[in-house]
Amino acid sequence: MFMFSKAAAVCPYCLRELKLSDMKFYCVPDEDNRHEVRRSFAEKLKGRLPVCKRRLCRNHGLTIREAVCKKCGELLPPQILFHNKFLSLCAVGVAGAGKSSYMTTLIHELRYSGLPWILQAMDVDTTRLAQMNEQYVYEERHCLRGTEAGKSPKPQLWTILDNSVKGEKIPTYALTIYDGAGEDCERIDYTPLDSKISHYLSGAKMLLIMFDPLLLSSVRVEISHDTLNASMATERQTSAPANMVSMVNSLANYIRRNCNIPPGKKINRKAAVVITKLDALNEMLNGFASGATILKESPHVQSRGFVESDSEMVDLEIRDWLTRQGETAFLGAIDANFKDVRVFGVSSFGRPPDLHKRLPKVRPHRVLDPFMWMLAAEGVIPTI
Ligand SMILES: Nc1nc2c(ncn2[C@@H]2O[C@H](COP(=O)(O)OP(=O)(O)OP(=O)(O)O)[C@@H](O)[C@H]2O)c(=O)[nH]1
Ligand SMILES: [Mg+2]
Ligand SMILES: [Zn+2]
Ligand SMILES: [Zn+2]
Repeated sequence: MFMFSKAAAVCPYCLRELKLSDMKFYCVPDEDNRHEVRRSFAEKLKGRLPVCKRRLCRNHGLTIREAVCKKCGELLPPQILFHNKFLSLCAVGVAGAGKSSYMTTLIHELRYSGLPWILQAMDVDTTRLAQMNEQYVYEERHCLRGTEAGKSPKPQLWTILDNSVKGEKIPTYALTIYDGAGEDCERIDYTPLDSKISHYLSGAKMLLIMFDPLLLSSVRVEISHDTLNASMATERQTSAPANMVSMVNSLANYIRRNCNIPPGKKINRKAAVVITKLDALNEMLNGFASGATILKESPHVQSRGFVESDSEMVDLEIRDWLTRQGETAFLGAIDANFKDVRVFGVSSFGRPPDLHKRLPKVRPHRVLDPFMWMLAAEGVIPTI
């Protein structure tokens, strides 16, 4: 039966600490019926989820399947309580930066790249979204549609079973992924945000600040129209380069306000700056040198750990590249606001889509790197 894990559980919606006593439990015998189930004295004592005690209920004697966070009222998968670690990622970036494509290939890689982990969705919505995106990108080979703005996206809730640890008890990690609409990130400073989005932004363990290099004018003059058109979300992204500097500053101000951090103090949160769509930069004469580390296969998965020297090299190469593009203000804004920053470069698809937004065989490049950085910091994998 379930045992209470030591790490404090976190509600994936309000991001407050969550205990069994902070939840209301429901038995759901069929779609139209649900009734509250209170914990018995013995269940409280043993720290267990309650079972249905209603005599005539078809679920009589079965462990409840639904819970609600008393603090925010959101529906939760009850098993969220029983994890050894709680990991959360929040992607931010302008519309069309490549956030959802990245998350889709990240999940795929976590499942199929030979890592000793098993990924399980915690709720139906996560299963549904993952299946839909997987089919769209990997089977139909089509780019995703933009994420709907103005409403808070449901976070994806995953359980990772860590099979690398021998023994009877397999450690489990709860992974929450927030992937909102770029439009909402762009107006973060002057539109009152949905309270849920604001919780995600201010509470996630790691922020993924997605930077679309194709918005830089120095890049646009060197890349063919075809690649450019295929690699931009045409319905949303304008050719005017969005000002990433002001977005970073607004984001930082926003987090400070929400978390009561004084203006002069750096935000104590992991910030992975992720340059997306690296494949499109291959056409650039002024791009990365042919022997650059960033263009090589990622070594982390094979090494079964986070290879610090590789990551530092990639960080340096991209910073150098951004400096050559005249983007020192962006790097300055990130470094001034966040305490723990690392720069990454990824290509979710491996090659640009064609003009009809159809994808070639998807071969992601280095998409796991930022994730492995977080895992290393959390002590899930070693740093080597
Ligand atoms: N060349 C190339 N293009 C990419 C890649 N990833 C995304 N794109 C392009 O960028 C477009 C937008 O990608 P999304 O993942 O939907 O972007 P998003 O950040 O989720 O956008 P919003 O949901 O609107 O905020 C896609 O339609 C592709 O055309 C990549 O790895 N390489
Ligand atoms: Mg999206
Ligand atoms: Zn809650
Ligand atoms: Zn019942």
